[in-house]
Amino acid sequence: MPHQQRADGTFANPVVPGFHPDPSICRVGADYYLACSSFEYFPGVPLFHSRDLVHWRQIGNVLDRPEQVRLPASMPSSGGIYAPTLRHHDGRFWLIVTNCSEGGGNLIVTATDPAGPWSDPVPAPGVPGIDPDLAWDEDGTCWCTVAGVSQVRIDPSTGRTYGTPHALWSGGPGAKAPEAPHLYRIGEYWYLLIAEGGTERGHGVSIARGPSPRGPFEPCPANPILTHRGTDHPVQNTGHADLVQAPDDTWWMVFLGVRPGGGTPGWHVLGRETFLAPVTWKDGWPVVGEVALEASAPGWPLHPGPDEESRDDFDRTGLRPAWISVRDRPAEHYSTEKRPGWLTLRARGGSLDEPDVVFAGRRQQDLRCRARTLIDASQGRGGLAVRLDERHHYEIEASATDVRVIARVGSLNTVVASRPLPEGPAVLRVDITEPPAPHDARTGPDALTFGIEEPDGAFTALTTLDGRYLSTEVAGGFTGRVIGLFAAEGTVHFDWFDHEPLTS
Ligand code: 6LW
Repeated sequence: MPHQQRADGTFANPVVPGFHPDPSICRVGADYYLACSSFEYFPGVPLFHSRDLVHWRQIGNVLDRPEQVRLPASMPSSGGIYAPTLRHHDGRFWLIVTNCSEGGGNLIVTATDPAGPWSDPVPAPGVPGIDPDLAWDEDGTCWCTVAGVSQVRIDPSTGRTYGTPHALWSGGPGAKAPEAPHLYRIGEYWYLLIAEGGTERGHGVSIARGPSPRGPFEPCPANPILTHRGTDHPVQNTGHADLVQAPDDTWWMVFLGVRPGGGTPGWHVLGRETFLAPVTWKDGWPVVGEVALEASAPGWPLHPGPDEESRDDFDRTGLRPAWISVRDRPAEHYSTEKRPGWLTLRARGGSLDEPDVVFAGRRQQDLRCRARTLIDASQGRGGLAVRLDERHHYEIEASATDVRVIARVGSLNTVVASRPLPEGPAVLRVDITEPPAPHDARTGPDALTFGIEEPDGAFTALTTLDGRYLSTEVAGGFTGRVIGLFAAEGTVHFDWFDHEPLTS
């Protein structure tokens, strides 16, 4: 039994907090690896390593070279890189993923070390849909199964497909969006795991089994084997799962879920996160155990997050893997060398309203947290932003003379507060906390207070904004909040960035 499992079967969740959806997992010896979707962000497909399934460390991003992935500026937020499958076969890691932007399509990359480098992508134009899975049968034939659910034979080293796609089991009658298929040989059966019901509150996981990877598949009588639809469980939208067997033969499921906050209908702000649940087997069918939140796992160290570093002094070349930018990150606009020990961002025309904004951020991972940065905006304009997408963001922005807070919500774009910049270095700060009372059906999920720390360390709040407008329920799409640094004009330097969880 892995050490993190308590006697009552609970442990800290989410295991990969923040916008880390569509998890796919594989194990090699004592090591687990996990990959997630990344949509419009670059680098793409964050890759994590763990020894205990609970503590994950980001070791890289699969698509971290511009030649591997093109995310055009015309692409809307929540386009781009969807739903990878990560597998280890024949001494190599294989990852198949869909680039949903124009000119994209399915692509396959391989690596011997999952920390990278990953190969250049091999296009797989014959794969008939999104959410592709790769599974090899006993004679080495590889099957690619996609949302819908259908399947085609593929040579993953060339991307070439053979024959016409063959329809498989598509989930329960009437359920929408059969997707996220994964195919496994377990014991005497082939199992086809899928998500159904859509990636919102109706999401769920179902399974079928059959004698061969091509079926025919018989559904599990207990389907859906995981769903929180219609419950008041604090974790909602549970679905899009993958299975893994531990070295001690226990089984585990990773899946996405959200943590809505506030009154009704509930707003989730961190995007879809990765959760873990134990799996047992009964009559040849998997039974998913309790989905426990960290609050129900006292005694366990709180997860340190995918990147243990809560502070970045920008004193190494390049940015650590947790940092993401919108669509690309050209060296002439992002530099840790121009002014050593600082991150220098050079604007290229756009503010946060534009798809080509110069922005480097980290996924918000704690529901309550503080983020700060020391900025030098004497040669430009930029600051600290909380971004959901280009139409939904709040930011505190400094120029050579003043500091202001801007709120963009849909087509509304307002300067909410401003004041002169204090003398000396300016520390911009956002505190994300409990919403103010009263707490009733209309209360939002959280409150964002933007302000500056004066040179003597005192905090001056400029404004507090309702967090619901930076939620997926308001903005739509598949992503979550990203907190980061941006340049809207000229050149802006950042000495450090830090973030910490807040307990209230
Ligand atoms: C993904 C689909 C899904 O392709 O959402 O939750 C889509 N599941 O499987 C985007 O992540």
